[in-house]
Amino acid sequence: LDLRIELREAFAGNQFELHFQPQMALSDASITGAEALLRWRHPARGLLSPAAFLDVLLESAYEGLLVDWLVAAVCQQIDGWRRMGIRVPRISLNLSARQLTGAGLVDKILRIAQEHGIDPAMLDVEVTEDSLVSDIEKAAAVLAALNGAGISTSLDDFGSGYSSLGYLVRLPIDTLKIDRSFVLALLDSAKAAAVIQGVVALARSLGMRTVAEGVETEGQLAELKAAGCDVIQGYFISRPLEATAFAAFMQRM
Ligand code: G
Ligand code: G
Ligand code: MN
Ligand code: NA
Repeated sequence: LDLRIELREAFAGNQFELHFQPQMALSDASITGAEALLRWRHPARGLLSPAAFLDVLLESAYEGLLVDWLVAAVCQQIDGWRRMGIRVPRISLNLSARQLTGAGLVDKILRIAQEHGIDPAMLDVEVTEDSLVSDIEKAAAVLAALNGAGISTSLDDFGSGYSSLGYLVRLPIDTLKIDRSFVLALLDSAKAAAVIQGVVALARSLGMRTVAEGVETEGQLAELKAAGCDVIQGYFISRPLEATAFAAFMQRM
């Protein structure tokens, strides 16, 4: 069984799909957007999460092709929902550092967005801090170019890894995504609440918005609201949803 051969079939046979996890503003409970999460509907093994294949995919020749597929799939989906009368403010997509710094990323995204009639401001690019460490100057330049093109940027899993404050200051980032581990700790630790308050204050002083990940309970929501966090994402709002289920979710909201 060679995963790389199967990956070729996955692209050729259109076996990848996106699931969407809603994000909700704590100020007015409005849906501010969703994160697009990759899934592989494998003909024999069923629905696979990124953990089962993403490392191999990102080390393969398909790393670049995935970016094209991903951006087109997101834009096509936004357009499809729009035709149904469903307005989704913004969709975040995840890129690895090499995908971010690959040749012509910004022009590619703009071209695909234009092909689908999508305003670039409806797109957000998420990257993890750890992934940026190897070439921080290049990453910062691409993030700045994205911002210049009207595409917003998010730093994913903040607090889970390297988290150098020096990098935070140097990166043109609009949104800080507070790692699930901090949110989980809120359940049993007063110190966790202090940490969240500090992270939110830091983000705010740097002009960044905060999104807390992995919110599963009303208690966590209340703590995050008290800390001044802007947006939450997690099972308390919704699991990641297939496109049709996401449309139904938006129609209920
Ligand atoms: O969907 P799930 O929560 O299992 O996602 C696991 C991880 O895979 C997440 O941390 C997310 O950042 C990453 N991921 C999901 N979709 C994509 C994608 O389309 N491209 C990249 N590079 N990473 C993704
Ligand atoms: O980009 P990132 O790797 O953070 O992707 C989010 C991952 O976390 C996805 O795999 C998603 O299924 C998962 N997830 C999303 N919300 C929750 C949650 O509330 N609790 C837990 N345990 N996992 C979540
Ligand atoms: Mn993410
Ligand atoms: Na994350």
